[in-house]
Amino acid sequence: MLGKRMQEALNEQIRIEAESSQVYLAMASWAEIQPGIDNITAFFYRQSDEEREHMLKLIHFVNDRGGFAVVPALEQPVLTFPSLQHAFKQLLEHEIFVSESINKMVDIALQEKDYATHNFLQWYVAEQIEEEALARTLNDKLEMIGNEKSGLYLFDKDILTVQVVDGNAE
Ligand code: OFO
Repeated sequence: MLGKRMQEALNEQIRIEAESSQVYLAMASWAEIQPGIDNITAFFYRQSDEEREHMLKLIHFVNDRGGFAVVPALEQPVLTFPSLQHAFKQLLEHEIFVSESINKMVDIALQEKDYATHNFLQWYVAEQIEEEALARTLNDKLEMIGNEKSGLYLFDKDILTVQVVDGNAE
């Protein structure tokens, strides 16, 4: 059975994952109307879908443990970006924010001696290491490319094949 404090923290994380899905969905929609970046667009749609899966995983966990998962109200995300660099910078900052939030939940699980939730959260800890590493790699590449069109062409060509291995994006 979930304690009250743990349940509140998990419900807050459900909101954050839902919000992440919306943030990346807005990036996808914006990218879709920019010329020539079809794979970058697909990448943002994929990220949005993944965040929704993260939310669902939490919803099932809360309900399976005798709690009640609350489907949250959401703020409208940022809809447009001055450049691709700005969008990817926001993606990295958002992932760092999510990692901090996961870490806070891990702290609460330990304080509450809720070892089942602590164990469950380890998947999110590992996932955040991968996602932050991927976001950093993509930001580094974009910084090198700047506004150079041929670089951007290759970036778009490669983005769906970028792998994350042992916490380092390759
Ligand atoms: Fe939910 O995985 Fe990152 O944010």
